[in-house]
Amino acid sequence: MERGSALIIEDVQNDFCPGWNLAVPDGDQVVPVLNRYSELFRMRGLPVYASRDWHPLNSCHFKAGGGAWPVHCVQGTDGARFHPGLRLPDGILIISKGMDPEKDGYSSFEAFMENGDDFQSSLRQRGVRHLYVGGLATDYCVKNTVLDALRRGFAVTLLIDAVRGVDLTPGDAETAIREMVEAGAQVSCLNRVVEEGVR
Ligand code: VGL
Ligand code: ZN
Repeated sequence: MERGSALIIEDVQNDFCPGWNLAVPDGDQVVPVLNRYSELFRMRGLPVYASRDWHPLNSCHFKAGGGAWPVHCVQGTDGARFHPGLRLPDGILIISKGMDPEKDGYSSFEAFMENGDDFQSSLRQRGVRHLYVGGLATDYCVKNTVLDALRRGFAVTLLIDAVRGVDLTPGDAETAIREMVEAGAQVSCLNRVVEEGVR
């Protein structure tokens, strides 16, 4: 990673973990790996963002509203909390998305900071040009965020050991990874990111 890099942890919330409303298979297994990544970025003084899916109870995103999903990550509920094992380092930048009841809002480029700034403005303010992306789920939030970032001219590294997919249809996560790579994403893992150091 170089100056201008940032880590974005996508939606590591209870409802996406085993036993909760929209469980991603092995979703909780990203937690210890992401803790290592965030420590690494924090030690190097690089920004760490955590996004959260943050829906109103009535949304076109949910089955009752015509969407694909069981109710999950409703604002203020336990299911919407970050996984209790996820360490949020000092200075963590939290962004929220999915608040518009008429949109799925998968991408973090549709997310806002607490002060109302959108994600891209926040990245620009911090001089971020390269995003390292991990979290849940590979085939939705991660994919949409990565593709949006590439379209907007950011370099993107997909942290392959820190993502898991919903796989609503088996193979969706693999297909999503292929799409991200074809669109220009690099793929890396913890050992390699550690060895890269800061260039
Ligand atoms: C997500 C399904 C529904 C995600 C959000 O964050 O990947 N997936 N809502
Ligand atoms: Zn959602």
